[in-house]
Amino acid sequence: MPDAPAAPAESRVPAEPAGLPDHVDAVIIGAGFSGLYMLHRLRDEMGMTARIFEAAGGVGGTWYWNRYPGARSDSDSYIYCYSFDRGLWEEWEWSERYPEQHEILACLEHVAERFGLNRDIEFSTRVTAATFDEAASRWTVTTDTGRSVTAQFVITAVGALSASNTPQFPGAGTFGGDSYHTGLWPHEGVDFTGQRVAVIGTGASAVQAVPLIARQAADLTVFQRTANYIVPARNGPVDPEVKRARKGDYAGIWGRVRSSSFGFELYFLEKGALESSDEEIERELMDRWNQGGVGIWLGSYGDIFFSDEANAKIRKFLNERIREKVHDPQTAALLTPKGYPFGCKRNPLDSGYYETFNLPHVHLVDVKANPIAEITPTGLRLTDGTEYEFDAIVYATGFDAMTGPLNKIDVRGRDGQVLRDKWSDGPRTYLGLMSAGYPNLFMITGPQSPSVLSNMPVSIEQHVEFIARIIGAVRDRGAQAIEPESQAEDAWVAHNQELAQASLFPTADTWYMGANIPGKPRVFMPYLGLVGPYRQKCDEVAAAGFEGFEFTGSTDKEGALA
Ligand code: N01
Repeated sequence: MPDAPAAPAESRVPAEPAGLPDHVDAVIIGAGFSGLYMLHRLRDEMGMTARIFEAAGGVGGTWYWNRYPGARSDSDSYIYCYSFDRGLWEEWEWSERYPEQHEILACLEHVAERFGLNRDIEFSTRVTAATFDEAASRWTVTTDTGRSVTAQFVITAVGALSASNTPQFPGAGTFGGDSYHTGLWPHEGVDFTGQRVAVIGTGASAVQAVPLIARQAADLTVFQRTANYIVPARNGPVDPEVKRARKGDYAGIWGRVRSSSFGFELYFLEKGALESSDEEIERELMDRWNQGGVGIWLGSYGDIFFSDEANAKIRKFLNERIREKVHDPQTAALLTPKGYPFGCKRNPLDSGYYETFNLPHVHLVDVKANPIAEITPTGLRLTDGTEYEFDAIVYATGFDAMTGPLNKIDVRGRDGQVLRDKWSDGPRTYLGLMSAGYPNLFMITGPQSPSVLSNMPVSIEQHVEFIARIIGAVRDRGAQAIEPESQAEDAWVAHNQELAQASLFPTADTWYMGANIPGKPRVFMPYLGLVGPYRQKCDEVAAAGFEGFEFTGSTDKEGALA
């Protein structure tokens, strides 16, 4: 690896002109959960100059854009939030078990206000490129507004699910009605009253939106390619006693979620499904089914992720529940997932999704056997020629997940290497945090970190704090840059693949695997090593002098460049 230049970085930074700064210590891309906390950490606790570029007109990230009917988190409110400020956590009141989009957005707006973050955010400004200048050991970040800023550090806080995916159906532009994507929902809302509406897709967004759209629409047709296993949310107000007890247990709650498997207060049972009797399994699963939430998925039997025989026991239980809820046996059969294991595709939570298909004006159409052939001026046509007419089409078709938001930016590291080219066979990172050849470029909840397999705020806070620690180490050592050693990266990529291959996850066609995007490499992207052990691994890496990372441009005891 080439040495960094001799002069310390700060001596190369020209004085800032009046107005917006052109040179900062750190550029942060994105003003959602990750970007806001990163800015606070670097600016307010480390005294660095930092700037966020945000494509949206306000803070919030996911929760700025995803305003479709029913949008809320599938994590319980009391842990779907920041923990870094105890007072903030204790003061904030959530109205229900799961936080609704507008409440999460309000909370993030409050945080931005409380810490004075907005003054260092440039809104409506999309980062288009980030280019590393090896001689200066600085990044130049360019935006779609023509702004260009240099920074020693760049932190991508772009979210794992922010690059929306709208399938390129022939004729899409010809539709004469209104089209919407759940992830880009109009801020003023949409009134479907009296309309004939199509929803394409049956993932977590559709599962939340469909019951509410059905309340307004005169006629609703849901086009399903893959049925999902769906469990009840059981949303509602939280018992005031429970709330009070939680507020008094700040250290306990956050200690538990940080060391847990998935960032929830959930734990696998000691006995696996294979070692349990059918009666025991029925009792355990029914208990979690009645409690609602992700407990059947992330808090029942650990062996369901490794043994199809164990997994089949959960599938049997869930399939019975579908038949109980859905009256028409044909519709129930179509809603029953087939051909992949439970839990290996993101498990949505429902509030009346299955029951919606008992309504006479709601229809379910299988587009696996008979795919959508084209969008027409009046609706859509399936491959067998069946035509449908609609006033509105809702694309609940998800995202180019994890690598998509990063690959949309033209990131060029050492020797001008483009990150998306380096990742053409799948992401390559060390700890899901950095990629070799891209010094001082960090990813928050990037691929190959627990990220989307966890309760996101928990993983976000861990990454922000770890990145701050790494940046602190760069500064403490008088270094200019840090990047992963390529052997450490190779080992981390191999470790990720080993964990994935030992599980059932790769057997399902999912966005975890990139399977929803035509042409995307099939690689399991989130890290399966779980939240607690991952945190411990990061701590061990730090304790071992940031093992696997290389500091460059630092001075040794004699003052010579290392
Ligand atoms: O997207 P998805 P989403 N023809 O990718 C279908 C998070 N999230 O926005 O399964 C026909 O899950 C596609 O079919 P298939 C959460 O992590 C969280 O719903 O690929 N259909 C699928 O049914 C979630 O997992 C929350 O075969 C096509 C659907 O579109 C993630 O975001 C709420 C198609 C897309 O489902 C994404 O969820 C919402 C085509 N050509 C989202 N292309 C909460 O926490 C795609 N589909 C509550």
